[in-house]
Amino acid sequence: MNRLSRADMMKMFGSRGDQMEHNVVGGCELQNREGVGNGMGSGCRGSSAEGRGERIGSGAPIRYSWTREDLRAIYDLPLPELLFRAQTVHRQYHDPLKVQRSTLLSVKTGGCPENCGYCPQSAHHKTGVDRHPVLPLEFVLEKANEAKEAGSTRFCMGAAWREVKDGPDFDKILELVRGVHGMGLEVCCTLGMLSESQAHRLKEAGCHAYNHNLDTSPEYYGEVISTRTYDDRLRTLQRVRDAGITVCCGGIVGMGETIDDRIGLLLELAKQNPHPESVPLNVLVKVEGTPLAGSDTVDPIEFVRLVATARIAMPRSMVRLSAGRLSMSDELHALCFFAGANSLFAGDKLLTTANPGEDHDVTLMQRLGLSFFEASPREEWSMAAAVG
Ligand code: SAM
Ligand code: DTB
Ligand code: SF4
Repeated sequence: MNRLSRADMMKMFGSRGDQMEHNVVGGCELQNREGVGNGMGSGCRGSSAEGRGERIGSGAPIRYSWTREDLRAIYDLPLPELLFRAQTVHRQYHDPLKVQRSTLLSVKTGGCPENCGYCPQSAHHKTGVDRHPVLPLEFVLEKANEAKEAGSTRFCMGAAWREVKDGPDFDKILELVRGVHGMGLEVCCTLGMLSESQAHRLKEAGCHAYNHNLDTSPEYYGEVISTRTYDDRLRTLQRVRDAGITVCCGGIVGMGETIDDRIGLLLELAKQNPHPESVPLNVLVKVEGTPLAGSDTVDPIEFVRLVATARIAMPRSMVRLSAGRLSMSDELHALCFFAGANSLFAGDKLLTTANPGEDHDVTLMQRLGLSFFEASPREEWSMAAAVG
């Protein structure tokens, strides 16, 4: 791989090698000029005494004009340089010692008419996933309560639909959203394509976030799914945004795509204004019976590079370690957190596949000296702002 040398970087980003055109990775400098930081990127609210009470959220300006070349140059930096820059940006916008947890529940499973090559729930693939219709309210509320008790601040309900259809099923979903919202959890839904009015009705019911992934680059998309287009995805994302629901949008690696496709995905995300509030990064869970089950395994270092590049390109977003954590070592998790990941899916199940589970994650946090958010990050920030 043709990585840039430090000399190349200095040519591209300026003589000090740490100032890009839009000062995206020159945060320490900016903090010093503003008299906030100490030159070590500590303008965040960490757990140290001097860190406590400082405001998170000031730092390098947010940029939407990224080019493929910019992102590739960042991605290809020598790893220590890339990690340093990602951590610097991370500290300007987030508490580097805290990780947010979301819990997933598949509220309608299997039999999906879409042919997504990775998905165990597609009716086009024979995977042995047990199908069920929309789950009853009491059951979902019980699961949401368990998730809350276990420390999750967000509850994400997924349905194996191509699109939402108005009628009894959507009415049931609205009831679920109202119920979970009423429990004080942030509600996220992922239900497939939405119309404008459905997005508004979800918002009214208390839906805080909508997950709708672009999955990969526009160029590679057709290799993975042929029953819908990239533009279909973008249209739903716009409707979500217009309805005032926050956007959770990311993708999957390990589907046979090139590094340039991964950069292409990040570019599509980072061009959005505003950036998606959450960026889930999934490593393909290879499910027997899906067309992509035989894909090559992702190089862990390449995954760390992706996380770091996402952090630098979208400084404010929550970058979420999503599917595929069972195949990641603790050391890889640690590197991902250092690279700017600050959220994960908790519990022993994703939608239909397995996940590391609470005990593992709690032990991991202890070993790394990290802790979980107890309220949603947005609530903790506003509490800190009120105190500070
Ligand atoms: N049907 C809705 C949709 O496609 O938006 C919601 C559910 S769908 C399962 C949510 C996301 O899960 C997909 O967009 C995809 O990124 C991710 N996903 C599904 N199967 C996966 C797998 N085997 N490995 C990794 N991610 C997967
Ligand atoms: C996302 O990006 N990943 C989550 C969530 N959003 C909905 C789903 C992962 C699903 C993995 C396969 C499964 O468990 O069915
Ligand atoms: Fe259906 Fe979503 Fe799975 Fe695609 S990813 S097959 S749309 S459930």
